[in-house]
Amino acid sequence: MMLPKRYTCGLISLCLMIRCTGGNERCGASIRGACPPAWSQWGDKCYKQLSENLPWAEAKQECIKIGSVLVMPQSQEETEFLRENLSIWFWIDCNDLEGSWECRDGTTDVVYTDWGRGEPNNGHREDCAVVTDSGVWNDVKCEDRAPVICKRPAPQLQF
Ligand SMILES: [Ca+2]
Ligand SMILES: [Ca+2]
Repeated sequence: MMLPKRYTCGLISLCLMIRCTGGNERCGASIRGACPPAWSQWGDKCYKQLSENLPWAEAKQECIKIGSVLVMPQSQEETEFLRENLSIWFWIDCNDLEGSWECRDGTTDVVYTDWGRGEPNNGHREDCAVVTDSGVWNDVKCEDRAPVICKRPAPQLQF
């Protein structure tokens, strides 16, 4: 039986309240929820691969349309999770369209980099970055089509 969300939250809050009055120091913390159906969970993040390969700018737009952002891995562990569970290669939110490389996870600047040997080389006026099938980054033409992974935070239940 599926309970309406309102009641489910109510029940969870009630349980927490009971625990709180029992002297639990962790009262008031948020609880990490599960990702929506069809999204894969890694820590407090949810990921989904779109059904078709797209140019970079379209990839960004399509992720925004479904309430998420183009993925921008911040560690080798996150990259490996994505390559093992979603796609071996994919666009990342990283470009030098304005002259210098900018990598962003949503609105947060990302300092982690994992360029392949000799990359980024701006080989054919390449301004957008992918995680390649060997796992390191390469700059490629933004018009190229690559797999798209969108990211959103896992829902947080606040109390
Ligand atoms: Ca470039
Ligand atoms: Ca390149």
